[in-house]
Amino acid sequence: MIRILGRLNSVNVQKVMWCAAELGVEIQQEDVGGAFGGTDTDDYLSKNPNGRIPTLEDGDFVLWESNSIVRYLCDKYGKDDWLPDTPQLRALANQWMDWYIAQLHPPMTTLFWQLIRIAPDSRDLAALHGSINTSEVYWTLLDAHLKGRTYLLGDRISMADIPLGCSAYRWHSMTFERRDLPHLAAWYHRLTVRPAFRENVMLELT
Ligand SMILES: N[C@@H](CCC(=O)N[C@@H](CS)C(=O)NCC(=O)O)C(=O)O
Repeated sequence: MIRILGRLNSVNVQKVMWCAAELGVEIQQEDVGGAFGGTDTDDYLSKNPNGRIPTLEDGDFVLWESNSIVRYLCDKYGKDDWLPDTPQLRALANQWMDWYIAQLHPPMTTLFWQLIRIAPDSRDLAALHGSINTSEVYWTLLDAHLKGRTYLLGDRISMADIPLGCSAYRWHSMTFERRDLPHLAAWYHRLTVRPAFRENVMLELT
């Protein structure tokens, strides 16, 4: 049995849940973190010393860092092209996954907190507008990459689409003025027709 420890409104947990659903891997999910607490216990910290979510348990094997968990699931349980089968395509998938974590995730986290988690009268407008502008620079870069492509790596969906797909749901679902990015929107809409994406990512933003 595979267990995933982490609350479902976390974008990092959603990556893992969506990935597992696409691969047909049965997961036992437990609410940990945020209002549920449980990340500061000795038991939890012995599995994940960061005290963050998600944490995966596959039998005796324990793993943290959501992108690493996605790579592990695709490697162990993936079929088709979820884990691309050439070194070059695998490297490109890793490139987009790392780029998301390093470049896009920080401003998207600020944007999400400012619009969803912080009460309107306590918002930091400079941080809010800065995070929109920075995020938009990166979404524009991705829009250019997606021109003429169905998915991040070409015709077939892969693990590269998972972290960015989860973040794209937030980008398109929050209410603010954003530039029209047609290739990004077309890719995002292709994801929204996937049952596994709808069930695990397209959740109420809280
Ligand atoms: N780089 C880590 C980040 C983990 C992380 O910061 N998770 C957040 C939720 S998205 C968290 O643990 N927040 C504290 C909590 O939920 O208690 C990953 O991708 O797994």
